[in-house]
Amino acid sequence: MSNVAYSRHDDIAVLTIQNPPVNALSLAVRQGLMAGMDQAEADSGVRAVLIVGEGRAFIAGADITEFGKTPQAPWLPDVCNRIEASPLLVVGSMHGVSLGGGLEVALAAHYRIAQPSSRVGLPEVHLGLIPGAGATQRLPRLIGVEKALDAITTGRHIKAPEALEMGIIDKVEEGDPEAVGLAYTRSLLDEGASRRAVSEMPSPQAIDWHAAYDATLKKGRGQISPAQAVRAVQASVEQSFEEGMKTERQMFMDLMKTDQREGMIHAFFSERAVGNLPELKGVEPRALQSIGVIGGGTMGAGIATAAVLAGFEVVLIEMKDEAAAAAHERIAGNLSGAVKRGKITQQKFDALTTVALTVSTNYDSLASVDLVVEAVFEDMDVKKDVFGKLDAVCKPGCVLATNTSYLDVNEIADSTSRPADVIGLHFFSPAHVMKLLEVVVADKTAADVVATGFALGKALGKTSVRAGVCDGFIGNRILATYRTAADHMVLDGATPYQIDAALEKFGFAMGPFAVADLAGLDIGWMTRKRKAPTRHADERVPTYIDRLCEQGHFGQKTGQGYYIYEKGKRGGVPNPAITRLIEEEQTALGITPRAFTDAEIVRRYMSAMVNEAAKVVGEGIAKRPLDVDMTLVFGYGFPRYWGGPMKWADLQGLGAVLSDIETYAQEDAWFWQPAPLLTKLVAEGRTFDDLNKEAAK
Ligand code: T1G
Repeated sequence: MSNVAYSRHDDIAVLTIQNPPVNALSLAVRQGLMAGMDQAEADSGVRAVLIVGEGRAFIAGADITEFGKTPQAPWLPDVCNRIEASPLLVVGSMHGVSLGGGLEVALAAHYRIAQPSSRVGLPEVHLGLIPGAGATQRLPRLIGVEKALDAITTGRHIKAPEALEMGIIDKVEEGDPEAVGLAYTRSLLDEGASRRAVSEMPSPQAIDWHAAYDATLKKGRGQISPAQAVRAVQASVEQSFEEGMKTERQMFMDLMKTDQREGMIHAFFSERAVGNLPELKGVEPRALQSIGVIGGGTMGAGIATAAVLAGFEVVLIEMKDEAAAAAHERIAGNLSGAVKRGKITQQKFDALTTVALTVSTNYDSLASVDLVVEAVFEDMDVKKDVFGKLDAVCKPGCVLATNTSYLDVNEIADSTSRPADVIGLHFFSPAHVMKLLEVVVADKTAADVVATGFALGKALGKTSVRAGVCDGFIGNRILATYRTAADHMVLDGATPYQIDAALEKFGFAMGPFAVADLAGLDIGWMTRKRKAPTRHADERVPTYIDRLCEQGHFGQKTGQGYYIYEKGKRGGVPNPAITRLIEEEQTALGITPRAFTDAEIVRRYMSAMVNEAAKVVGEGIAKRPLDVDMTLVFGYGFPRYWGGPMKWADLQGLGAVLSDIETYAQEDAWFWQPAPLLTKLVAEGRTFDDLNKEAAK
């Protein structure tokens, strides 16, 4: 089965790729394209070849499931060169997506036509790679170096009208891809259009390659493939096409062997697997059309914004008229941002803020909503009061959700007459921007309510992760641990600034102390006060930052925290007060500060993260290691090119990670108690990914 059908329309041969769901360029498809070209050229009277995709896409790219395995000929660059070298006129008719190798096949054609709604792109950098079938050599020849580098190093999807303007495609026309392709091919033949091999076009103009490389490397925050792509494009200028193809191939194969490629492929498949839960197989979600939101502060307004943008009717409840008006303003402000970014039109804005959104102070307005999510003050009594009212007014079957970030969802559920309808939906602020949604499943939550939580997440464009009930669920529980590891290093001699810099170099967008300033130091301060009564005697709890909070300094929102922030300036400068407070605490504790290397900082920080994550998986709070990976990547700025903390640990070797933890435990046995799951996997010679594979069976 070649997955490529051959048909003939007068003097035009048509190769139709049939490899659902997205026509990935599997071995069979590559073989089919080679055979199809041979057949067309041997088929007397054929003057042109049209390549189209069946189903919802032209071609989504190389078959990612083949990555990491021994590549099998025919290799995609050879297929592309074969297509381009044909003496026949070759046309690609694109619809849906033409990505990676899919666009490369189209670039090997002599002319390209596309549907108005179609998109093209070279997302290989999102997989830790560079285009490996000629795009780094052909695209610069077709559209110039600058535009080619923009497409290749960002991996962005380019809509057909822009692709036409850039010169990537030659024509945009609505219609059946085969029909418009045939008509376009016919017109080219009738006008005597010549073969137009992109590889035979002149080499593009050079740019300042070192500046482009350095800028791309900096922007990639440690990711290497975008910067490598600059070097591959440089070869399209400095080498012949044939030599340039060899250079691209070598770089591509080198990147294929990197941890970053493995991490990013892991992220690609995990992002899709995270919503596939055995417990949801065959479970229908409840109907969702109208959503209630309780509380119109930052979180509630963000949730309401996300919901109206996703097409839901929204009823937001506030306590008083002025708070209701302020909530409406907040939502309108969020939506005007969407207008400014071109996400919605002004008319859409008007409809969303008048028809889709109702703001009220009367709980009776919630009588017909399908799901309510509360985002009120993080206090159990306040939550129980809200749920009591919801229990009384919401219709039977309405899902009652809490946005709490750490309170016991079981306790909230048991305070109602319908615990099976209660679930946690933990959004991350700003809720209309952050991708992560923790779907927190309480002991009595009904399966279809869990399915409804995931259905809502999908409708809102979220990456939803199933979490069990514990303090902090998955993300905040793990965050508390690795933040503590950072605090311990501060007490022992590493400055907050060295730690932030080391972790930014590792790939985080921001280090933990800059993040704390952004989120607000008062949050951590409240958490430490909340946990103080149940704290273990052996716990090392730094207090220097509490001294700063007692003076009313909470980070960016007050202008002073770990850093000092000047109005109108991005970022902050180290706060001398912090250094003094740390020294005072070190003196009081009799600590002689020591030096830390960046490598040790990263190792300790990551070991604490992995150890707590292994406890979270071992206790069933997260069903699989990949759930933790997606939580940290989508909610906590974990560098995607590592695939997540569990993938990072697998790449380091779990034995090495456990050995580090056991070494650190000699200084602080309480904090560094090895996770039983980690110890077990090391003893059995298994990896976290083995657990993901077992769960998928
Ligand atoms: N290979 C194999 N399977 C793929 C695939 C691919 N390229 N793309 C998607 N799938 C599967 C996916 O795993 C899922 O499977 C199903 O198709 C539907 O996908 C040489 C080396 C195309 C925009 O990076 O961006 O070409 O879970 O759920 O939301 O230079 O998939 O159903 O079993 O995502 O509508 C470059 C990756 C490869 C594109 C569709 N191409 N895919 O999104 O559906 S590298 C990519 C996507 C390359 C060359 C290089 C999206 C999509 P399952 P889905 P969707």
